[in-house]
Amino acid sequence: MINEKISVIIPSFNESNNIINTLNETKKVFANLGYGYEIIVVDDGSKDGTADLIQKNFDFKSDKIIVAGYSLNLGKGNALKYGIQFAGGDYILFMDADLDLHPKQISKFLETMIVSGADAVIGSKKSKDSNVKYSFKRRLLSNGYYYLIKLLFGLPVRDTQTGFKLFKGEALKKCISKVLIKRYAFDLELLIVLHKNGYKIVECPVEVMQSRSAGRIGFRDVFSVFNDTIKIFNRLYFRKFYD
Ligand SMILES: Nc1nc2c(ncn2[C@@H]2O[C@H](COP(=O)(O)OP(=O)(O)OP(=O)(O)O)[C@@H](O)[C@H]2O)c(=O)[nH]1
Ligand SMILES: [Mg+2]
Repeated sequence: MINEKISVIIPSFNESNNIINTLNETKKVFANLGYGYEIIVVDDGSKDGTADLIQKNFDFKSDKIIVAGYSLNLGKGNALKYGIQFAGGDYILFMDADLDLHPKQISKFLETMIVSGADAVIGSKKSKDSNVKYSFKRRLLSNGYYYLIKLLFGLPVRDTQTGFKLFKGEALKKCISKVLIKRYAFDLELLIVLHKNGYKIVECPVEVMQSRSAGRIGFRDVFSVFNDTIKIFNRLYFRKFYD
C-alpha cells in the first residue's frame, strides 16, 4: 500500500445511464491500485436523478464515494472547480462520467508523472499512440481548435480537451483560483495558468471508446468555446491576469 492518496473528480450532468457502471469500474480499478483513494462525483444540476441514483446504489463510507453538487447546470469546468474543494488527495484526477476514457488508464498516467516529473499529465487524443474512434465532425472540430490554440497561445500541448487529466494536488490547488471559465474552455484556461506559473505539463496517449451514440456537443458549444477562448486571450495578453 502506497502512503499517498488520489482524489478522482467526476463531473456529471444527466448521467443516470452511465454513472453506476462508471462508479463500479472506478472502484474496481482504484481498490486494486495500491494508493489511497476517494471518488468525488459533482452533480452539475442534473435533471435525471443522477445524484439520487448514486445514493441508492452505494454506501458512501465503504465505497469511498462523495456526492457533491448543486441544482443549477453551470458547466463541466464549474463542476470540476467545485469538486476540488472536497479533494484531499496528493493527486487529483479529472475523469468524465461516460466511461469514454476508462479509469484503468490511471496506471500509465501515474507512471508518466513519476518518470517525467510533470505536475500535470493530460490525456491526448492527438498522441500517435492514442487509440481513438471519433466521428468526422469531432475530428474536424478538434483539429480546427488545435490550430487556433497553437496560433493564439503557443501552449506546448496538442490536445487540451480530453476528459482524463492527472494533477499534483498542490499544483492544481495553487492555480485553480485564477481559472474563471465555467464550461468547456475551462481546460484550456487551467493549462495556460499552470504553464504560465512554471508547472510542467506532459501529454499521455489514451484509449477512447465513444459510448454515447450521438455526441452531445453542438454548434452552440462550439460558439461558446470560441467566445471563452477570446476571453482567455484577453486575460493573458491584455489584462495580465495570470501573472
Ligand atoms: N455536456 C455537458 N457535460 C457536462 C456538463 N457538466 C458536467 N458535464 C460532464 O462533463 C463530462 C464531459 O461531457 P460530455 O457530454 O461527455 O462531453 P464530451 O465527452 O466532450 O462529448 P460526448 O462525445 O458527447 O461524450 C461528462 O462527465 C458530463 O457529465 C454540462 O453542462 N454539459
Ligand atoms: Mg463524453
